[in-house]
Amino acid sequence: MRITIYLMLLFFTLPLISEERKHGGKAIKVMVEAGTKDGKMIFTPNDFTFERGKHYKLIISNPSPSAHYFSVDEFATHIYTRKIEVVGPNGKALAEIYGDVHDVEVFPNSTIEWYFYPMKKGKNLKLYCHKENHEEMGMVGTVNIIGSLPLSK
Ligand SMILES: [Cu+2]
Repeated sequence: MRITIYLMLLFFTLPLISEERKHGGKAIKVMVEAGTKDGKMIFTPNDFTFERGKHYKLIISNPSPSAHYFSVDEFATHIYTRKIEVVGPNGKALAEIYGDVHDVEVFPNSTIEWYFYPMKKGKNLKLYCHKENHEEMGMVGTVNIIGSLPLSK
């Protein structure tokens, strides 16, 4: 009888656990726009704080007429990228990219979704767009990575 109950519990909880793993846990949604519809050279917002031990989904969209980069050089060593999804106009994923990424170029009226885990603390990491003279025109921002990992005290 007891074994039956255990088996039933296992039967019902296993799919939940594996489903959670498959999607890397619930991600915290953060939205940013690179550029504006009327062509302003800004990131909105341009100041970010990410907490270690959490899972983020950074949605970078470009509503402007020109392409923009979203570059944080330190992301190469400070975050773990789970994947980047290239999202089509209908909201469906067109491609998933894996591996270390610290620089993406987003074309006009396009969106990407960057799933990552902040791994290493960082203060005032520089966000910028290195297209032509966009940085000088104001396409800069800061990223802070704070907090401790659940397992490290
Ligand atoms: Cu730009």
